[in-house]
Order: sequence, then C-alpha cells, then structure tokens
Amino acid sequence: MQPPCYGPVVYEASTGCDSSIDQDWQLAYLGDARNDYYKSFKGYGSCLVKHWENRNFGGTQTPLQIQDNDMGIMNAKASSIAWY
Ligand SMILES: [Ca+2]
Repeated sequence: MQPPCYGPVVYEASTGCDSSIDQDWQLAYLGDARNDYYKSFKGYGSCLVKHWENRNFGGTQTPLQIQDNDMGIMNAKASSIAWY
C-alpha cells in the first residue's frame, strides 16, 4: 500500500542539464510516494530523462526522452531516474 500522492511532483536540482549527452543528475530511488506510481512526465532545464524499472538503475530502462504523456511499459513502474 502506497501513501497517497496528490498532483505532479517536480524534482529540482541546483542547475539544469548541460548540452552534452552525459549524465548530469540521478536519483537511485524515487521514494515511497512516487515509486511505481506515475504514468507521464516532462523534463525541464534542457534535460533528457531516462527511467528504470527498479531501484539503483536496474531492470527495464527507457530511452532518453524529453517528455512522455504515456510511459507505456513503464507506466506506474519507474523506480529510478536520471537526467542527461
Ligand atoms: Ca519499479
């Protein structure tokens, strides 16, 4: 059972992403309230976003995306995330 989660969440870093395709930020676990929860996302700060099915960047992963209004096989499954 997950705690309730209301509306969108924004993960904020001290700077946006740079112009090279390397990893700028990462989060090994989305947290109990966001784990296996959301079905869409949008990247900000010039960041491309990758999601993983499991914590610590394990399992199925998505390609780099700016946003996705329907995460398909990753709907309500993402557990870790990185920004490029
Ligand atoms: Ca998961």
